[in-house]
Amino acid sequence: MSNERSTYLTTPIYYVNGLPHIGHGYTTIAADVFARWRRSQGDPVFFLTGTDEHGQKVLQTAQGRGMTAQEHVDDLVVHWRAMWDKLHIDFDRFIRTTESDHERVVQAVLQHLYDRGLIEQKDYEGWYHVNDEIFVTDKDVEAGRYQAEDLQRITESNYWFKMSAYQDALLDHLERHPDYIQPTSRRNEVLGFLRQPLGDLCISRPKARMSWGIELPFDPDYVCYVWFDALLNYLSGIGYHPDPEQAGDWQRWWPATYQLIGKDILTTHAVYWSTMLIALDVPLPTTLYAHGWWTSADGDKMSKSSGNAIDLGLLVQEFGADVCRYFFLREKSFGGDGSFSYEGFLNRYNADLANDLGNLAHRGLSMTRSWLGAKVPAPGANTDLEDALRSTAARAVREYADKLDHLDFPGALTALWDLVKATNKYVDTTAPWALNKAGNTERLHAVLRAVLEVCHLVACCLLPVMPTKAVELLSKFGTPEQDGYRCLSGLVERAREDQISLADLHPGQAVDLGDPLFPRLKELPEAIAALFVEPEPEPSASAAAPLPPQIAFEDFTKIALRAGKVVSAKAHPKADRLLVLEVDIGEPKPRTIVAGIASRYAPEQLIGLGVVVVANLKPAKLRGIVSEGMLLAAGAEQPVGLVQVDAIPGEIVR
Ligand code: ME8
Repeated sequence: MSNERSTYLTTPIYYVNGLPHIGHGYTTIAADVFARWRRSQGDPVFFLTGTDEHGQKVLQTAQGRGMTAQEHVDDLVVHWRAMWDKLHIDFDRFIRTTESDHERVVQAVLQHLYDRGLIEQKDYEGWYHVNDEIFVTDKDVEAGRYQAEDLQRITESNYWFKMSAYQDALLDHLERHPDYIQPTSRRNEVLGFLRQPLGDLCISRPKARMSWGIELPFDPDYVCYVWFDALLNYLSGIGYHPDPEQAGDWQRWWPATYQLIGKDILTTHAVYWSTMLIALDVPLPTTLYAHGWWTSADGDKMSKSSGNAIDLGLLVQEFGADVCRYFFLREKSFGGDGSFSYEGFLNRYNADLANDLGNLAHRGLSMTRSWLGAKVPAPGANTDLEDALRSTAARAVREYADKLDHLDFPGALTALWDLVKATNKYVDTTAPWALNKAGNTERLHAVLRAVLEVCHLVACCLLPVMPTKAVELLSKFGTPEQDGYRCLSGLVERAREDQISLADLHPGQAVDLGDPLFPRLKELPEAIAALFVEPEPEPSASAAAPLPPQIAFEDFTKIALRAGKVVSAKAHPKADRLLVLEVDIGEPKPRTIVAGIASRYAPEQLIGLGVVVVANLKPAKLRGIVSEGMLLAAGAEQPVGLVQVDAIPGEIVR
């Protein structure tokens, strides 16, 4: 099928200051699924991803590893590419901002804007946020938007892009293109941001302060600001150059269909990137889609710096790429946030993949093997039940296609799973085992045929989401991958006209039961369960352990110590070392405190004991139970004894 619609799809280019985690995997998987989906529909597709290799953060990480910045990025990029390989990410180009053709385009753009007076040199005196590499206004500082320790007061001469000149043009674009920024909540955020006057954008860093970047073509004492450099990858990656003589075929792809980003980098894209494009006279992308975050159970964004990132490599190793791809897209809406837990992952695997799809395929194929000599039966006379199944299938494929086109991944997969569930129900209702027993061959053939057809159809639909598992299922029907993709494009066309026939398989085609696609898992794989095992306590530290540096009294007063009374105590159900206590500290309800004191105290010894509680410690989950504080005890590694106090519960301890 040929199609005029071409698709250009981008992900952010990720900082190579660590290994990819599930957040990075999420955007990249979503982009890959969409790219495969559009390819299956006959669209020419260009899918760009890559790495952001300049700037202070990368430089600092390199220095921390005792490497030059170039050595560091060359070393880490290998791991990024390997991870995308493992996840079956089929990009058309992987761009690195240290590549010479990208650097050449960035320098040409800088010169082009400079020559037109759109970049000028100005002195700046004010606040600089070291980690985010941005200049911060006094207003933002006064409003307490940043931590004081992250800010530096600097006086510097720099080059500025006249971003302020494009505020009205950007507002006008947003007005005329309501779908430019999606979802709508993010669009409203940008409109809110643009209600205040837009400043200019500092696009240089003096080499004397930070030299890891692309040199400004008009001033060798400066390098380009990392965001200005990085954003241009979306154009340099497809052959753009401001001089048409030197440009490649970039207009074949531009404007981008979807630029996928996380909501953390909305402003840099919606404002910096958009105004850069307007200044370059390049049309804006069709849609910037800012998806939500994966968070920890307590709602914090997962990130390398907060130390709560999930090891994507381990997840892929233990569950396989396709299960991960399915989980991430099915589990939460693309625009919203969602918290990750291994239990949630296992439950989703067992419910959707093992019980629903895996079970349907296994039942259909094993009954065909047992009673029909492992051959697809010829279509027989259908009843209302098969007609109903056919319209369910047509609706499922239609909705799947429409929702995928709009990046509604959970919606698309739910639509497909409605069909899977309806077919499992159909098997229960038609009871092929009874038909076989009664020798009702005609009905048996019609029923098993319908079941096999649905399995084949679902496998075709799943090719973009689970490229290897779908191929595995198709191979049980002798269908090669390419035929599966062709079949998918035909299915969508026919579903839109309500013409799904459930008669695609050749009668007499041999089918192969093989291994179950998704064996049921009773528990988390060992390598993941091991993450939750408490480390063996180290041998007891010497009583004369060296003291950490002195702290000021005000630092000490940050710790809220309170007298408490133990109300109840019992063993932790999952860890021998831990006890679970209820401790009254004068609040309406006793606190639950999980303490590593089982080797020193039996639960019954503790009832009524006066203890000292760290009452403002952030709650933490210990082997599945949230501990709402900590007890003071002597003994660094092994508990020697609890600190005891005879006071009314709730009394301040100093
Ligand atoms: O910002 N949940 O790179 P970066 C969902 N180099 N997605 C997440 C996530 C989470 N917890 N954490 C990260 C940069 N992401 C710049 C981009 S583009 C010209 C330059 C994803 O390594 C999400 O897509 O910090 C987010 O936007 C991106 O990783 C940030 O990756």
